[in-house]
Amino acid sequence: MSLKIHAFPLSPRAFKVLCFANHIAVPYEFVLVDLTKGAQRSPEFSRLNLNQRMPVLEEDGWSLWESNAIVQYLATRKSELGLLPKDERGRADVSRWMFWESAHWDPACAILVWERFVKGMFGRGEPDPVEVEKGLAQFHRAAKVLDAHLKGRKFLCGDHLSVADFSVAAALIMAEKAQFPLEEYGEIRRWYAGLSALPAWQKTLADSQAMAAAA
Ligand SMILES: N[C@@H](CCC(=O)N[C@@H](CS)C(=O)NCC(=O)O)C(=O)O
Repeated sequence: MSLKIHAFPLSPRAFKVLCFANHIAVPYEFVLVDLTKGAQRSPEFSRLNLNQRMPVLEEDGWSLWESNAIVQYLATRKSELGLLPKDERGRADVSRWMFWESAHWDPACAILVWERFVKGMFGRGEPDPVEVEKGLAQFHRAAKVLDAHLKGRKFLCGDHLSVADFSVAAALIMAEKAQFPLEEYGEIRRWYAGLSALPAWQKTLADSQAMAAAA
């Protein structure tokens, strides 16, 4: 079985998938989707994902998009690692946080990433103060929930690392570049410090930075 991950390395959504694949040590081929050159709109890529967005997993003529669906699928390939609980409530808890990530956390972080980092990288002008305010309000609303939930828990879903931790923490690779206001969220910083110390986290970050520098 051959597995390909189509991604643009600087994106947190791509990082989520690449880091998780590295963590579980599933072999894959990396295929660059160069967003700076509009590669996501090519006919070949559009056949894999009509949304024209990366990341996409491709396996033997089948493609899967949406980063959370991809990491959940990857987790089933190494079920012995226990990163996707088998019991119904445990699995529902993981899903809950991954839906929360898609609905609330990722969109809030994405506004700040776009305004404070990506716009500059793509020559799309200065941050729009109205959008930044909107992003900050959404960020604080979600971060308060995350921080309070993490109190007394080692990981998002209790004492064990799960795929939900990778899903939610991935956005934080942009914390410095997008100036996420994390000062008042000590639990998030404590939890993220643990995740970012994982060898797969370090390796994926280093690889992504090297690829971006070479592009
Ligand atoms: N919810 C999707 C979001 C994917 C997404 O928005 N990817 C962006 C980059 S981070 C993209 O490929 N954008 C290309 C475009 O909009 O043209 C996921 O988590 O996979």
